[in-house]
Amino acid sequence: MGTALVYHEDMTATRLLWDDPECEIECPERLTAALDGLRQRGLQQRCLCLTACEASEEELGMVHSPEYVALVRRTQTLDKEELQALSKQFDAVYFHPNTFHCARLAVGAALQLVDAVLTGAVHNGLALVRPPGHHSQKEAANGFCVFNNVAIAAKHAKQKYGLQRILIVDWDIHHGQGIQYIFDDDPSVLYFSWHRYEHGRFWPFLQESDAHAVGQGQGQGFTVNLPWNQVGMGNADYLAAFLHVLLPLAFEFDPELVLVSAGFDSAIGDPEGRMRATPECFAHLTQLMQVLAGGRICAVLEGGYHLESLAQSVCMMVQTLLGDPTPPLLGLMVPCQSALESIQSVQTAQAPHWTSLQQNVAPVLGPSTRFPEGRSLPLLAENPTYEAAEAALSPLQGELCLRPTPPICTAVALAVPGAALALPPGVLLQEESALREETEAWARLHKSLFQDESLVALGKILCLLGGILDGQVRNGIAVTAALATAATVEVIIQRCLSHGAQRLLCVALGQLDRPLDLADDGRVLWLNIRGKEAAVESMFHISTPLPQVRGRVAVWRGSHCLLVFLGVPAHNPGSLRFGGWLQEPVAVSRSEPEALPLSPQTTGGFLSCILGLVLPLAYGFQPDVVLMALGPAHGLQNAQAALLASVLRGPAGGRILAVVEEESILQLARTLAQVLLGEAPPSLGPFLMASPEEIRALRLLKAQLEPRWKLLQAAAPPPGSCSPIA
Ligand code: Q9C
Ligand code: ZN
Repeated sequence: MGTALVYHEDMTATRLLWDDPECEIECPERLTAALDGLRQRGLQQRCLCLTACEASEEELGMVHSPEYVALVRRTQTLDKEELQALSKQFDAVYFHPNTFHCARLAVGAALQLVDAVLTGAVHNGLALVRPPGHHSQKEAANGFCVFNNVAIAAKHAKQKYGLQRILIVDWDIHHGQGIQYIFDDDPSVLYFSWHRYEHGRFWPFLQESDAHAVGQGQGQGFTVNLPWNQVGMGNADYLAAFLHVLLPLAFEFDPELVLVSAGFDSAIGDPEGRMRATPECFAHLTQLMQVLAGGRICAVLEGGYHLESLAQSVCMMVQTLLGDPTPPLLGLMVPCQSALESIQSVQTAQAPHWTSLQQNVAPVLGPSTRFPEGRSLPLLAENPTYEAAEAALSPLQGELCLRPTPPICTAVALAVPGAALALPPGVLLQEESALREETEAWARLHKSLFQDESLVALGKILCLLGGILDGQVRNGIAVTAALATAATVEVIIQRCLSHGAQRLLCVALGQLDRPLDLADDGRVLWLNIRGKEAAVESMFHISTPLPQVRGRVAVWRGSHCLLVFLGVPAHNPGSLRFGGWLQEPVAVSRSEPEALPLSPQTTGGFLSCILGLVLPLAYGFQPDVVLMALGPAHGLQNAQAALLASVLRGPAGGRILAVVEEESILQLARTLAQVLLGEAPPSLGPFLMASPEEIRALRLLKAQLEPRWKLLQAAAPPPGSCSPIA
């Protein structure tokens, strides 16, 4: 099992034979640059390399008319003048005597990739192809595209494997109108595309590229267009689009396969897209998609015309498909106003078709929580010179090569030596311990909470943590002795801070109190997702909270530190003493009768919490280490814990330590180890809509947090309702 790379060098054999500034960017070097990049970074060598074969005419016929196929076949024998004349009949297309061969190889590569993934030969893969496909239509070549590689692949997956739900994610910067037309009335294919649109002033200048086009007939809601109305969109904008639009829909759709129209003209430096997302962004987008469809992802190259940017972005994607940690995302994590407006327009258009979006529309905003607008876009030079982009790419290039991947992938420190755990192969059992003196010194800070076995466990956990902080180990699982979890979490936090971690994100689930002496210097983001005691029923509080805090979503914010309680502590009123740590209670909801009631039975509520709250906070905070602690009564099902661990690998470049208690360990440790190794988490089960209480509570919480954490913004405020900070 692994990652397939499908290619044939013949696909470099088509090229423009005459002068045409519009078409010259679609050149053979695109493929060689991408492949050289993969080879230089040792990524190609780690893939299962498959040589593409031509698709049959029958396979082309799943999408294209026989007449059109015959027309393309005849181009093999045309001379240059005839080719040029024929090309003129289409928009932004050139033919070459090798076009028919290359285009059949491109389709064939996509089909082989689908076969490799759906037969289980590999988990995922990338087909590096030319010509691209997503603009091509039943009877027309368009926008450098001859046959619609991805559309044919989707038809193939339906016909040969009987798939009923296929998601196509088109992150190329152009609208894949060809794919949209082919599946317009087909509810078995969910087509998502973002694209440079500029209110219709950008190629291909179509009304149906706008957000209001949602599909026809039975297919309504299965076409999702996110038009970008300005150039310069960056990492935060793309991330917001995934968290607030694509992923909620995708989880609700529950695809069996994800096809990616992987165009990299949406990356920085590209002359067509003029966007600003850096190559690492594609690692994160890939990782976020890996929680879908059991990780079955087939990516097929579309556009991408800046050779260096293309090569780096392709490497980032393949590296992530292989399971490597994602490099941290740099840059201000604040979506721009125009992006927020686009996101809102697609939410509004799609809300009638998707319950997962209904809760995000029209956020509840009190008068005190008007948020300032998102950042405004930095202006790009009118005359496109790419020096700025080159400058942004070159330091990255250095980092890409220099950043070492830790030698050990996942390590597990067990509380009890030799406890029988069925861990997946590739996991290191942490036997080494920190020095006894050091371990005892840490234990003393916690007044004999650590004794005997738990002291032994602590020694191992400290050693594991040291490995993660030093870059020897990517990630790990620490198994604590019963009742030692809270104290262990405290030691881990202090050890991280004393080791020079700049920012530590703690996601604490269940009954874990914030350490009372946690510093208030912006270095720790403590996110407590708290359940009531009946752990299996609920991981968040719904009922029987303490009288004095009943009905409140409690949020306190220090100057930098943020503390969030989802629900309220049931048994420990002392945990509401905040000492001098927190400065101001910024927002305590007023009249709401319930605490934050998220129950694990509604996957919708859980997903809204993860996608709408936890990840925007986590990516906004940009931690260098993530601690995910499952405390007593955390109430998470294994699949939920796995999903959370899987996505929390993203924000800190893969440096995550999961802490679990001994008794909840058996199946959980194996599942967590699998996702930390890079496997897809198990399915959450059928999608159930979040309850109205969950929706209301999350909305309120988000509205209160939005002024500080801009990635939470799921929608732009209606025009006129927002004013800049006074
Ligand atoms: N300056 C793909 O990326 N030219 N096709 C647009 C706007 C056509 C792009 C001109 C671009 C086609 C697969
Ligand atoms: Zn494109």
